[in-house]
Amino acid sequence: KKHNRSIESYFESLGTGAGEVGLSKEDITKDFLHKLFYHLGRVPALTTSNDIYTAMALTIRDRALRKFVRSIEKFTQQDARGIAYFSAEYLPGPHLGNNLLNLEIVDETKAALTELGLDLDELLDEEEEPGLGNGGLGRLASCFMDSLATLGIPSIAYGIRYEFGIFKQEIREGWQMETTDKWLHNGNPWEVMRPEISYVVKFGGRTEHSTNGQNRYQVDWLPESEIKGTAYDTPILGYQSNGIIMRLWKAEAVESFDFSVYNMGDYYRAVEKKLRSENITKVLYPNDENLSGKELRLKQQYFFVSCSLQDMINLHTTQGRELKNFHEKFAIQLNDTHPSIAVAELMRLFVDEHEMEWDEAWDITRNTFAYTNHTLLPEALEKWAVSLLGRILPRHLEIIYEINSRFLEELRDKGFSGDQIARMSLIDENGEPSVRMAHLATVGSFKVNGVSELHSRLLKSQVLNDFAGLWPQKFTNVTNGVTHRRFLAMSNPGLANLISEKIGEGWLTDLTSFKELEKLAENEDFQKRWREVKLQNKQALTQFIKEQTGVTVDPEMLFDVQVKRIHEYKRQHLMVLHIIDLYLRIKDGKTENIAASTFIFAGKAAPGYFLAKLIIRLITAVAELVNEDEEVNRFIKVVFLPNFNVKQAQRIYPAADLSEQISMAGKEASGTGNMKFALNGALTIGTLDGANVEIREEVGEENFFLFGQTTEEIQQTRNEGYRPYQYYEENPKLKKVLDFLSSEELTKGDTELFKPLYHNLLQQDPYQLLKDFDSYCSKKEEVFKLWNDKKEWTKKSILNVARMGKFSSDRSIRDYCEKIWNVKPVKLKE
Ligand code: F58
Repeated sequence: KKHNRSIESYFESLGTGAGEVGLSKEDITKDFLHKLFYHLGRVPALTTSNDIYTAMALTIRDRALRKFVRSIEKFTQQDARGIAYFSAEYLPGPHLGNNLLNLEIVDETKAALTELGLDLDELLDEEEEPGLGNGGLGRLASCFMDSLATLGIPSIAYGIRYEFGIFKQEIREGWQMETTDKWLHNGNPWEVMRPEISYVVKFGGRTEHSTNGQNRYQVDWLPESEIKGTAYDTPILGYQSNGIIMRLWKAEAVESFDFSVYNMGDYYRAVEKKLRSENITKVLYPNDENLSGKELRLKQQYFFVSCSLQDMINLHTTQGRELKNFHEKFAIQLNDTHPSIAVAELMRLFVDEHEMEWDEAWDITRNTFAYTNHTLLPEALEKWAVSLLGRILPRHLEIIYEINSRFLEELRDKGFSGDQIARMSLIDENGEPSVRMAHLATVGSFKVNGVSELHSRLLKSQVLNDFAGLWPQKFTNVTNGVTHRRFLAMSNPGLANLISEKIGEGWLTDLTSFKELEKLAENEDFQKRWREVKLQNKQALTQFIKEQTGVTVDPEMLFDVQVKRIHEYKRQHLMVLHIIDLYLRIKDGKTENIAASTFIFAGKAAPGYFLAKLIIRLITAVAELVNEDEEVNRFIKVVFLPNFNVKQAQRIYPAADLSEQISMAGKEASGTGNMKFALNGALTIGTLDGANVEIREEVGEENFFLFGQTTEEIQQTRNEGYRPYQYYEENPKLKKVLDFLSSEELTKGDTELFKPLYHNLLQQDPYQLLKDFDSYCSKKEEVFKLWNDKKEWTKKSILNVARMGKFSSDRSIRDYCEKIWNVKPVKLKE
């Protein structure tokens, strides 16, 4: 049945305006109590804090869904091209606070709760965040959702509803321990389950080729098993405007029980099959760079991609549209290669299931997809063994071979050499034959982008060099951005209010208006208030550090922070080497020129990444040594905050003075933490890597602590035959620091403990820490000096914030609209 009436008209006909979910304090109170009593069935005497949180979340979700439903109406009227964002990971962070901000009802909600004797901050604390991602890539996807919604781009975010997200990190005896993240244990009030939106996904088996009655070549896939994917929708709000949906798929057995087995009386075997199907969306793989070709991971990728494409085709055709227009109505953005099997799946759906001719199907497919690359690290480039892919997705392997043979033919026609053709092939024949997913994504897309100027340039000159030669127009850059609403307006209200007081609130939808703050950079009164806000934020973090780690720190100290996944290329251990140097200096009585500092680390290591875990162990060992030594802890303290996630990040960025962005140049595709820190007034010490380059360009080189080799210099060092041992031998300070790694003092007698790191640095040092060490240390001297000049420091801090306009994800999304998707915003004004 068709329903063509507007949503408002349904309620109008009731004559009551019942469609309104009001935004006043009274409306919120009424709805909240309603949810508490009639949705949750609670009597006041027995309510738990989770009930209260849930009732409020449901109250706000109603308002979010209203926005979403209105946006859909608007989008449908405009008949605009929609964007489907395909990402295996999302890190939305807590929803409640952000939704209140976007609905502009923070004060009303606070007042409603206060009247009931409840506290909003306690409620916000109650929320368990969805940890459905590893790090930057997942968080970027969520920042983009915020901006897509705010800008009014018709869009939908597809992904996987992992039952267990990224593991919880605990520190026991200095080591990282992982425990399961049971984020759904209290239920999830933000999502709406859609039992009627479900699709069947096939796995394994074989294909049958035949010619059917009309002489059409037909391929049938006879799978070994089938799994059902069900949609779970979470509304994502934009600021003052639209709402979009994040649609995550959960795997279930097609039938809850295998009745044939059940009838035979084997109840347990029947249930087992159900459990096996649900395995697919059980858990997120916690590796942040190194992909190890796990079968279940391939199944996850295919599962969510197939559900999403079937859903899109369904949306398209139920609106009476023809598949030949698919690419005009949709663009699909592939967030890295994780969803790139979609290229083969869309071809399969078109050709096998909708009887489209290959050439037409290929044309549409190639005009539908766009691919974002997030890494140049060779170990992170996805490859699937042909044998594995053929076993799980036999039809897709055939399709990939067909795409490849046509593509290689084209190359031959264009006169490419045998070497070049081998390099560009979708199949890597060196060693065990495997499918290069980045090549599949590149061949199957109309645009390919990197995530910062430097990264996009290196992508063209290294990993996809041959492709850039073939299709120069296909390659472009979109520098990452972050949502300044979550990462400033919401998480740093002190600074946000101070800024709004001076320049108004326009910045919430136009971060470039921060430029106006430049004129206040040297204003004494403004500087003073700027410092007061920072100090308050540091006091709050001090309290949190105490609760989490038991360590007392002094908020007057310089807060020097590195928070991100733990990885050798990010060089957390370079920061540690410098801390050890400071320790040794203090022990030597040479305390002049040291600014009292608290060094704060947080981040998870992949559970199987031994050296990363050892780096955490090193940080905790140094922390223990330093914090307990009365002689030393007046000058420096070291903290490792366990279980870094979005919620914790929101506490950390506002309190940081110095942001550490010290990866080896050429390795960090962009970084986004770098932007969040600077946005909150931290100065950056960093290399010319990823988006650091552009941050420095924007804020001015005099307001950025640059050190280390450039990508070119690193290459040169390598070409000349880098011998880290030489630096150890020739630099007495460095030697002392490195030898300290096996000292009794640091290791409490277990002198072998850090040997793997020590040997790694002396023998290979793949990320050239020893080479960059001196340059880093001398930059730190400059940091200390500037820290003592409060006015100069504050001025630079203000200028950093004032010049962050470029790094809003609103700008990134506008770039995607213009450079890639060719769509225009449809803003909902009420
Ligand atoms: C990150 N990648 C980049 N990958 O490292 C970072 O420089 C960039 O700013 C960010 O993407 C956003 O563009 C990243 O976070 C992952 O977490 C993958 C998860 C799945 C396995 C492979 C790594």
